[in-house]
Amino acid sequence: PLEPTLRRLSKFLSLVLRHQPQLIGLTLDSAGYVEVDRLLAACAAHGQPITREVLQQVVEQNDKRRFAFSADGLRIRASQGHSIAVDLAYSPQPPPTVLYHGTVAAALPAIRIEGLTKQARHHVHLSSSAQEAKRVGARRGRPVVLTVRAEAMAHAGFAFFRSDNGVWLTDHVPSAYLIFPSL
Ligand code: HQG
Repeated sequence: PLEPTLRRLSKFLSLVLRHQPQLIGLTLDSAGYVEVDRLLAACAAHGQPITREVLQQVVEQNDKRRFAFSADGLRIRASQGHSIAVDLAYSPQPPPTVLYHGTVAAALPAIRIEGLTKQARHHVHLSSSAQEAKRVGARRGRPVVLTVRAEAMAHAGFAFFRSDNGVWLTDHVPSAYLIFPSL
């Protein structure tokens, strides 16, 4: 299939595997996985037929590698970004010296006071490059990139996790660990 089709399927799978599996009658296991067979059957039953080959393509060619199969290939899950309760079971990892977070100016007053909070998701999402953070912020308007003093946070006892697709996750970034650009 062409790129726009894969993109549309990726968005549909994000909705089902991160936020609303019940939309097509599915439940995820505690680690966020669903059996591939059940996913394909549920998609077909809800007017969104996907072949196994196309699913494989969505997983492999996705720009952010948002989805991953289990080691045995029988199950699939989203690698990050959930709003429903799942335990992705990533182990804590020492972060690089700095990480980045892309946001917009409208969020800055609140962020200056309470730091970065997870909003509707499970974690605060951080990027390893300023360029990637800029893309994340740009989804909402003119992007503002904040620098996170991640290594200092880790030294202070904050845990960092890295998802299978390279997104850094943490619970909360207090304002003291943020470097704001001079606007
Ligand atoms: C902001 C996409 C007010 C935060 C991306 C952001 C990412 C605050 C928004 C992933 C705040 C939350 C996550 C505070 C943070 N007060 N606003 N205290 N703290 N915010 O979408 O990081 O395409 O939940 O700056 O690429 O934008 O879905 O998080 O603007 O990796 O795979 O509240 O989602 O990946 O928005 O994006 P989000 P995010 P996917």
